[in-house]
Amino acid sequence: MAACAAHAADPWADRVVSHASGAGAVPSYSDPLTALGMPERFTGEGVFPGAVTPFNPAWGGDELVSVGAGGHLIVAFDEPVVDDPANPYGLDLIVFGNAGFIDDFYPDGTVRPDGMLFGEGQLPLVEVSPDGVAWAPVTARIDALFPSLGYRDLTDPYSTSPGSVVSDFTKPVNPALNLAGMTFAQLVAAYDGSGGGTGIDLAGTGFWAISYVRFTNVSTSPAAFEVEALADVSAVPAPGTVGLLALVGVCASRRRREL
Ligand SMILES: [Ca+2]
Ligand SMILES: [Ca+2]
Ligand SMILES: [Ca+2]
Repeated sequence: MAACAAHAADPWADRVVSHASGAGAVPSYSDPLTALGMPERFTGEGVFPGAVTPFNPAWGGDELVSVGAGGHLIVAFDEPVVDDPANPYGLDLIVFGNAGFIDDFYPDGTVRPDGMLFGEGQLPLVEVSPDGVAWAPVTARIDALFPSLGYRDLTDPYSTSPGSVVSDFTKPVNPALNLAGMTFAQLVAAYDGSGGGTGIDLAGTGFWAISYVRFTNVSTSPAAFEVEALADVSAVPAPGTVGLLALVGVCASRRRREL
C-alpha cells in the first residue's frame, strides 16, 4: 500500500535543497526551481513554439537549470523513489535534460547513423541519498540519451502545435535501444509510449529508496550540463500479479454480493 500511496502523490522532484551555478553555466538557465515538477511537453512559447521532441528539446529559460564547472544541484522528492523490482528495465529514476538528435535531413527528423546529439551536457557525478547525509554514486549519463518526447501521436518532429496523446514521463525508454538512423516515426514507435530521459537504477547503491539526488559538475574547465526535470518511475506489476489482483477483485465483488 505504501507504493500506491507514493504514486498517488506526484512523481516529480519537489524541492531544491542546494544549487551553485559554477563556471560556464548557461546564463539564461539560472533558476534551479525549473528542475522541479513535470518535464516539458511544449517549449519556446511566444518565440518559436514547438512540441518537445528528440529533435526539438526544451530550451526556454523557465524550463532548465544549467550547472557549470564546480557547481552542483541537489533536489529532493517528497515521496521516496524506490528500487522497485517491478520498475521497467530495473530503472527507478529518470532525469531529463535538453540534448537532442542532430537532424541531417531537416525538417524530416532522422537520427544520424552515428546517433550524434546536440546540447549534450558535461558528464556530471550523480549521487543519491535517502536522507541528504549518506550518499552513493549512480551510473548515469544525464543530459544525453534519451532526448525528451512530449507526445505519442505527432508525425512532425517540429510540430508548432501540441499533440493530443501525451507520453509517459514515468516510463523509461528501453536502455538497450539503438536509435541510430531512425526516422521520427520509428523513434516514436521505439520509445513505446515513454517520454524519454536518462534512466537510473538504484540497485548497487545500498539504498532501497532515496529522496535526494545530487548532481556535481566535476569538470576542471568551464563546461555545463542542464537538468530539465526528474521523475520517479512507475512500477509495472508482472502479468501474473495483475491476474492475481484481478482475481482478488473478483473474489471481493463476489463476497460483497454474497453479503
Ligand atoms: Ca513529487
Ligand atoms: Ca523543467
Ligand atoms: Ca532498480
